[in-house]
Amino acid sequence: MAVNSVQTTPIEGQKPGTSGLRKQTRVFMQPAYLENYVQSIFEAIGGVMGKTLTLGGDGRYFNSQAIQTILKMAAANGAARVLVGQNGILSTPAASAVIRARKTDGGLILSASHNPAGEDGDFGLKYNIPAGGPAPEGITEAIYKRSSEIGEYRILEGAGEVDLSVCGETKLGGLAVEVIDPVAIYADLLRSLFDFGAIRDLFASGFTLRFDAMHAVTGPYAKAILEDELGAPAGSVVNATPLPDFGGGHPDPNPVYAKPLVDLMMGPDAPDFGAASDGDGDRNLILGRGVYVTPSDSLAVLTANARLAPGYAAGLKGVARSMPTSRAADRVAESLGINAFETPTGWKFFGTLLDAGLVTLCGEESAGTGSDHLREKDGLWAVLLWLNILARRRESVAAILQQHWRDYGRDYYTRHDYEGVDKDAAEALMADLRAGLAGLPEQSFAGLTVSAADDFAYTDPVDGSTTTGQGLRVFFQENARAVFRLSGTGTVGATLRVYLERFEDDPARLDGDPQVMLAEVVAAAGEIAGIAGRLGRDGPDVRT
Ligand code: VG1
Ligand code: CO
Repeated sequence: MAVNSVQTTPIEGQKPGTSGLRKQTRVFMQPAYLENYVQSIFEAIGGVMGKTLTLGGDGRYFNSQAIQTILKMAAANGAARVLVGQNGILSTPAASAVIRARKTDGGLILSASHNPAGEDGDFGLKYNIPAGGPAPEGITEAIYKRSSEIGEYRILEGAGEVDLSVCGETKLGGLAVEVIDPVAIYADLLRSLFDFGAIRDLFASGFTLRFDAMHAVTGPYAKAILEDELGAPAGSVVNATPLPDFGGGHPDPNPVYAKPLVDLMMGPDAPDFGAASDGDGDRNLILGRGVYVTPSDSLAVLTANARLAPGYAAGLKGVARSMPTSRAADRVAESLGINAFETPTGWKFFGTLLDAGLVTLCGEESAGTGSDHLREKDGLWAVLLWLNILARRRESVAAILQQHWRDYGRDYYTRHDYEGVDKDAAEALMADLRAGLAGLPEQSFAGLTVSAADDFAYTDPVDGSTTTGQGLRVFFQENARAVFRLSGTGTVGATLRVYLERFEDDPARLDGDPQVMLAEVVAAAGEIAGIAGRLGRDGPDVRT
């Protein structure tokens, strides 16, 4: 075995987006693509000499191969130890848990989350800092800068593949490779937060659940915790075997891609509770019998009820939500007298608030919810907090939601995604919209009058860093809002996301259909941005 310094040249476009670098798998498999990027990460964090790293991914195609390459590069760059999930697999929240519990010098997470997997799908890689969370923008920019200057990478030559199928320790040159149980540390953490006894009693009383792991990484975690430990009936967790192509599916837990689950929950044979997770296990979809809980409402309900779980019994310090997430959680924060923050999209913006103890819960409208137990969003955590609340309140999901709306009012909410649209057309739409924002106030569209409009910028209250261009917000006098932004996780073309909401506190109007209740906001947003004409689309591909 010898350390080889391989000459290389910069590869264009290694710029991390909302959550790490995501590209088509075939792009990642090109010679030197992965190697350049990994070397850039190592150098941007001051090298890995003598350091310990966490490593694992969502198990998608190219995961195993990439893990072997990264191990050889870690060894060649002088790392002391790498903790790697058995068979190279760690869900994103489990990776964050391992980084924190074992105090490693950060970690590398291989995931493109909900993006389809496979040789024709997508792949991704991100670096998480020692606190356990996604690297903040200062670091991702440094990685990108390194990738544009790189001249060589280091890799161990003549080494065979490390066997990752058995837990335990092996050596790769001077590097200790410690293969760890992907579930254990994570399950320990969840056990410390929730009343597992109460949840076990709930299942023992006949409560039924369907958890759809969508053939992605969460299956083994969900089976171990929900079925084996908490006593959910065998078979409650479906599509539980992680597959390299996610079974050809699109593990984005929303009503479109998790349709079989939604159909079950809306039908006559619905169990009491339904949930799903995404490719890398950090998102959650929550349903009750006959009812879909929007992620924005879920964050608000969890904020209002978190004290029912032992880990949060002392109360919450505050709640943070991404800007496009509805204001439902803000109303709860106000009534509890706790902090409320609005951050740009992406979990990396919650890290400083969590580290500083300013907030306990965080959430995004895209079905990400989490707390200060980690620095990532956490799908199963959200499911268990819901189950803990249900176990204590012994009411249906629908009843809890309806009571919540009676107490706080309802933020009708929907997101319309226009996927795979022409990049230039989408960027031109955003540029024109941005240029016209100042002229929008006082104008009326589809019966609504604009009260204010801006391009969302954020100054981090903890470290003072600033971020601009995080989405265009249009507020209406009628207590409604439309937000426009382009996705930062896609790999082909562009995805326009239009976030639409309207607040309603008339007790007689709390049970409407969101698509009906939001029809005017949808129409106004369409008119303001000229979506149909500019994108050549009649309607969105996804309505959440
Ligand atoms: C999307 C979501 C965002 C989420 C991000 C990463 O980003 O909108 O809320 O944080 O994915 O989640 P974008 O830029 O495509 O809108 V995950 O589960 O894909 O790591
Ligand atoms: Co994810």
